[in-house]
Amino acid sequence: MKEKLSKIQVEALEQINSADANLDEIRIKYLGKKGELTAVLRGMGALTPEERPIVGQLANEVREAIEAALNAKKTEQQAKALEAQLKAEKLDVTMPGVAAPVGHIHPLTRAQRELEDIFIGMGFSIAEGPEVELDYYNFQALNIPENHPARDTQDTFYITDNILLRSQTSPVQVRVMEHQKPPIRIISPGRVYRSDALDATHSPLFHQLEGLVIDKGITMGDLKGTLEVFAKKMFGEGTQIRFRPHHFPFTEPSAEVDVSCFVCGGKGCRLCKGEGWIEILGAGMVHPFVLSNCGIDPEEYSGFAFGLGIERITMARYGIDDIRLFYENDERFLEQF
Ligand code: 2NM
Repeated sequence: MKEKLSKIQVEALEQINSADANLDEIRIKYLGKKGELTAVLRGMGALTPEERPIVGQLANEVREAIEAALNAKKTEQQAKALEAQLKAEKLDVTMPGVAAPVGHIHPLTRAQRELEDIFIGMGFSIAEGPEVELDYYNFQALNIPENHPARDTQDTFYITDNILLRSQTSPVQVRVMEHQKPPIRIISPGRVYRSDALDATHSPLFHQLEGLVIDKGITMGDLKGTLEVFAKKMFGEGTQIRFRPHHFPFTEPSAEVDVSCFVCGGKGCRLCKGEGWIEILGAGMVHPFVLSNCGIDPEEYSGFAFGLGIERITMARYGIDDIRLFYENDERFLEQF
């Protein structure tokens, strides 16, 4: 029996030594209820009372030796597995990361903010209003009655006979004049709509910024000075402005305003088409009819107004030749600004 026990021990230790994943099988084979060591212990009844404790002790030693070997092997296997895992999951925290792409402000939004900053710097406040307007605010109050030819050039989208998408931001200014006593010094930037087919220079939706100043004693000189400061801030200190007579129903007198070409300085180039000047604004002294429509006495107050297209200015500035690029959101275009 002693030999049997030693044989079990030698065999078990050998198997444990060369074991892979089968440690549990080995444990069951030797130490389990139906295992080899258990079988030997069961046979102890046949021994003499003197032999029993000796064989019993030996059996315990064999069990302990096998258990110790099993545990040691298990610990060794776990350490190896951990090492392999650490090796496989190795992460070099000093490696450069993958940069997340960062977006940026759309060129039109940037131009709008820049324009706002310039006028805020001159004491203007920003006024906003609805894009869905009443015919009254978009046309009638601005001295554009039904059947006026300006309704053709500013043909817009009608929701009903007297509700429409605003074709300019002037209705915002009418609303301000109705509710606020002069002095008034506001700009109204925002979306406007015209029933134009989309092409390189027209879009049914575009952006405008209009300005309005009303106070006692406001003159055309104030308009010129304001627009000159604006033009220099926007296009460079060397920029000059030029007024050409024009007609708008809501201003009298009215003018179209050009800035000296900021590419060639006035000599004539591709951007200004050899003119030396670029048209960027419409402006004038607010028509007395418009003032009285809004409850402001034209005998007591006068004012000037102007309007510009944000797309037009941005296109001139960057030499963009197709307005559609602003709305297509092709990253190859947007990335350049
Ligand atoms: C322009 C050109 C000239 C304008 C007039 C008004 C108002 F409400 F005071 F009558 N707001 N904006 C105006 C004047 C707009 O855009 C080319």
